[in-house]
This record gives sequence, structure tokens and C-alpha cells, in this order.
Amino acid sequence: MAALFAVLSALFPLVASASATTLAWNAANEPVVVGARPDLGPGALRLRFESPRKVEVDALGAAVLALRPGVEPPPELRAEGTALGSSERTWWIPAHPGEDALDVCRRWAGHPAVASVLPDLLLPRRPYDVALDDPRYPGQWYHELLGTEALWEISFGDPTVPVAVVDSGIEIAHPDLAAGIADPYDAYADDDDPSPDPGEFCFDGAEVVCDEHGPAVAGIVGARANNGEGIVGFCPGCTLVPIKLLGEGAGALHSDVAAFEHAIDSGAAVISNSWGYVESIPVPAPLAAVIRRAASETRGGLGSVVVFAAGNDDRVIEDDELQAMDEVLCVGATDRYGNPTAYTNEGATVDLAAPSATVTTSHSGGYTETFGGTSAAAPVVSGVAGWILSVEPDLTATEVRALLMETARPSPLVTHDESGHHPVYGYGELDLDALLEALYPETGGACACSGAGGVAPFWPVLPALWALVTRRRGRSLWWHGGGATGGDSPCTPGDPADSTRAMR
Ligand SMILES: [Ca+2]
Ligand SMILES: [Ca+2]
Ligand SMILES: [Ca+2]
Repeated sequence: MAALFAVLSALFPLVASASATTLAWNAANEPVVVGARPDLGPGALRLRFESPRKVEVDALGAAVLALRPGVEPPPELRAEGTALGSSERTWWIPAHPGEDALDVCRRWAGHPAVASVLPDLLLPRRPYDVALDDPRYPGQWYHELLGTEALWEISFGDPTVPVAVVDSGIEIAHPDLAAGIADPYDAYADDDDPSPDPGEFCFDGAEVVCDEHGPAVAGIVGARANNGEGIVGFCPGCTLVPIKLLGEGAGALHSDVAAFEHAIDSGAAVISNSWGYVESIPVPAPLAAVIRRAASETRGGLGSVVVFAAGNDDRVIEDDELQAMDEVLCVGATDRYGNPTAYTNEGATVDLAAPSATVTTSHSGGYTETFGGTSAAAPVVSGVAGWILSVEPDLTATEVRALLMETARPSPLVTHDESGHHPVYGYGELDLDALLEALYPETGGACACSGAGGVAPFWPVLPALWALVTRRRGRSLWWHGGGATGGDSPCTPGDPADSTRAMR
């Protein structure tokens, strides 16, 4: 019965999440017969179970029976049933002529050898593969590489979790983004439409919309799922807060700060950044200050997970740069084989590597298969962070960053140092299997029916779990006070207020 409940829980997650009561069918508590289903064979019925909750389901004209422990199959069972396994502990019994599914059950329900019997229910299965009707989803190789569907088995993301995308123009009317957009802002022009403007980043003087960067990043984070359109982002159920920061030409520092202020005002759970300064400069102090506020003050003090791309200059990141901030999750890019991309920046402050998600949304309602750079890796992590906060909304930003780093998989292609770090891969490659293992230790991963409430209580088990993870990986914990919540300014004042910024 417990197994059946598990199956039913998987089938009807909304109904089944309330309690762990078994489905109480027996001869004394029969389902209601809704009608016969002769189209499904002799004795088939449509049944409605009233207890412990309403479930309406078809049954073939047969029963499935389990024997009590240690009881030999009685001869009359052998005569009319078929064992479902070599152990002969479970049996399938077809209805006699003129009987229906319930008649068979009634005959066997009171038998002293029988532990449980149920009609042979036609329970609609939910496949492990998430059914997706997005036509370009099969081309999104990085979801297959990472096993993202295992996350979506649990949740597509919660619309109460806003993920801010700070980028170039973001096409808020894109058919694969529009339904998820809230609170759009253009920090570059200080208006409320962050869509790319004609002529931006066209490079050939054309006065049409050319810029795909913003839509591409936003799509990787949160393109809608199952809308019959395009692709699927990592957190397709999260809300997207598009913030345009980059336009044609240099932007001013005040717009960088205003972008983060808007993210804070929007209650952003995650702030995704696939941009950086062209020159290696210390992070301007007012920007550092607003990023620290975002990382610690949003969500009632839990903070936003601030993600930055490592950058694409194939150089070492200085410790005082934007993407090197303690409060920032710095993401390098790998290819589909786990090799580092040729351009990805490196250094002691790289936290994590993720695949460069090349297939994504583009401008003018279109799609691209040639997006790239660390710009395409950071939003992978941002989307996953949005997913984490969808299922575990009480985690702090520091805890989410630490969780992602602790569950990252050291690259087998290089040697990580004794603390588990490598200048290119950081603490390793994003590992969604390990992430699920950390969040759902009892179920070992994706299961819509883990625990009675659907989501295992995470926080109480985490310290022990991390001790385990740490032993296994031979590296130090990244915990509160372990360097992830630094309050000292790593930057120097007096930075240029009008730095140019780069994409890709
Ligand atoms: Ca605008
Ligand atoms: Ca879609
Ligand atoms: Ca960092």
C-alpha cells in the first residue's frame, strides 16, 4: 500500500502532498463505481476512491494481490492467478467471466493469506522525463549534460522568486520570455522599457535591432517551459526582472548602481550579471556597497545571490575586481565536454564552472545556437540558484553560494589544490546530481513524493551533510565566516566613474 501511495503521490502530487496516509481500499471501504469500461476489456470499471482523498481512475477487470509475509501461496491462488515475480509474493488475478474488478477483490480481500488486494488500476504515469513541448528543447545539449530535468521533476521554479538579469537590452515581448517578465527597468536610459534599441551593437551601422545578448542571457535563466515555444530556461517558473544596463557606448557608474538598486527594490532573489568592465579595474566603491546590500538585505535579510561571469579575456582576475567580490559567485565557462573554454578568465576568485549554454533566445522573437562566453555560463548558475530558492526559500544568499560550491564536481581534467580549488574551474563544475543529493539526502535525488510535504527538511541536516561532503571531497567548508560574508571593502575609492563595459 505504501508503494501504491508512492505511485499515487507521483501521479497526483497536488492531492497527495498533504499526508502519508495509505490509500485505504479494502472490502469494507470500497471505491464508488462510476461506470463500466467495456472498452478496456471484460470487468473493467471506472472507480472513484473517496478515502483518504478523491482519486478517480480506471481499473482493468483484474486484481493485484500481495501475500502476508511468510505465507505460502495457497493452491487456489495458483489455480487462478499469475505470480508477478519469481518470489511469488505478488499476484495478478483476472476476473472470472461475469465478474468485474471489484468482484475479484471481494473474493480475495478476506482470505487469511492476503495482505492487500486492489483492482488492477490504470494509473497514469508521470515519466521521469519531464514532458516538454518546447520545440527547440532537444537542441539544448547543456540540459542533458547537467541533468536539469531532475530539478524540474521537483519544481519548474516559483513565480514568487524574482531573478534579475542585468545585461544589455532584454526583449520583454519575446514570446518565450514575456510571460515571466515583471518590473522591467532600463538603467541605461532610465526608463521602464529595457528592450534593445535599434542600432545597438549592430557593428555595421544598421539601424535595426541587432543585440541578442540580453535576450540570450534572460532565456538561459528563465525561458518559459511547456509554452509550445522555443527553449526552456533553468528556472522557467521563476519571475524574470529584466534590467538593461548596457547600451551603445559607455555607461556611467550611476547606472550600474541604479541597476542594483532596482534589483533590490524588486526583491530579487538572484541577480545575474554577464557583463564586466573592459579594463581590469578595482570595483568602484559605491557599486561594491550596493552589491553588498543586495547580497545581505533583500528577502528580509536573506540576501540576493549575486552571480557574475568570470569574463572572456583569458587572463587572471585581480582580487579587487567586481567578479572577485566575496559576495559574488564568479562563474567560468566550460564546453560540452567539460573542457575550459579558451577565453574564460581564471584566478583564485573563480568560484564555479558551468557550461556555456549556446542555444537560447535571441532578439526579434528569435533564437540562437551560437551564443557563448562566460556570459552564457553565469545565467546557468543564476537559473539554478533561482530554482534552489524556489524549493528552499529560507536559505540565505551565502548558503546558496556555499551550496553550489560545495556540491560542485572537481574537474577530472585538472588537479584541484588542497582546498579543492582550481584557478579555471573554481571549486568545480556545477553538479546538479550532487545538488539534489544535498537537498534531498533521503531520496537520493528527484522524487515528487519525497517526504510527506514533497520537499525534505533541508536545513537541519545540512551541517552533518556538509561534513560528509567535505570529507568526501577533501576540502574545507565554505560556511558563515569562512570568507563568504566579508565586510571589508576589497576595493579602493576614486575609480573612474565612466568605465566602459563589455559583453561576451
Ligand atoms: Ca529603454
Ligand atoms: Ca519555451
Ligand atoms: Ca566569490
